[in-house]
Amino acid sequence: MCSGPQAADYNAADLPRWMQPGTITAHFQPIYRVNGSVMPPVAVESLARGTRAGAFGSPAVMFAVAREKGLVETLDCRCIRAAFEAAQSLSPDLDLFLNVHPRTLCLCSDFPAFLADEAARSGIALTRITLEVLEHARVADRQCCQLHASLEVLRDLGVRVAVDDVGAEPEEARRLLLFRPHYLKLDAGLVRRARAYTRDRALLHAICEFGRDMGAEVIVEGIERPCDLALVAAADAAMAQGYMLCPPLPADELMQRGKSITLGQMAEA
Ligand SMILES: [Ca+2]
Repeated sequence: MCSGPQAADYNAADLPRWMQPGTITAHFQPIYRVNGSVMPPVAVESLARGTRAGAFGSPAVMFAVAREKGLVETLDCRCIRAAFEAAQSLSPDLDLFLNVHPRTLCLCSDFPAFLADEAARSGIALTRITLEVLEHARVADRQCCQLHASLEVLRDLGVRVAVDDVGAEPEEARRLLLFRPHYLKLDAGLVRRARAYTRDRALLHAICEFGRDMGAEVIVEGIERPCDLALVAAADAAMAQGYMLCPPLPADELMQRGKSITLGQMAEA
């Protein structure tokens, strides 16, 4: 996981300082549709990054601290606001995937209104938005009603839902059905394991088939080697994302290089 400073190294009193305006920005990593030999970028995932001016450190650590201090929903909303600000220079052809912790959907009944306001302020249509929700993050059963009610409101507004890190805890796959997702985003560890192990390749294929049966497109994360694309093609997954295809970049840099990728370029990589 994270090899840098751990959550315990940070003082909770500093957390509001990390979340001041101007301390968080967003980079964007493209998601490519697997479409024969040409892979056009169809969306970007927003990933929180600290600015030089701010004290926001490693996103993994910041979220760990926020989870520990019960401030995940505040941090989520700050990151989403930063993503909308940074996304204004993205091509309008690209959909925008935003990460949101299930707790935020459980605890903030006004989250749909917040998202709609932020999107309107940035001039980004809600139909371009997909929320990536962690399936395996624990939420109390009594809070699930609010989570699913919020998702229902968001779906009615045209927002799509992706379940994130699918395959990290395969025994919980049945619960995926509750999200009625448009997308399943596979945990990056699954494609790494599938390089070496037949049983993980079988799991990759099974999840892709499960996705097709439930009407959700599968996005394979963690593409780091050319052989990973062969796994994606063999499993007939719809989309792919990973450092080999393109790392997370600021919006303006991404727009300079965010073109389609061809499999020829991959062979040279
Ligand atoms: Ca994600």
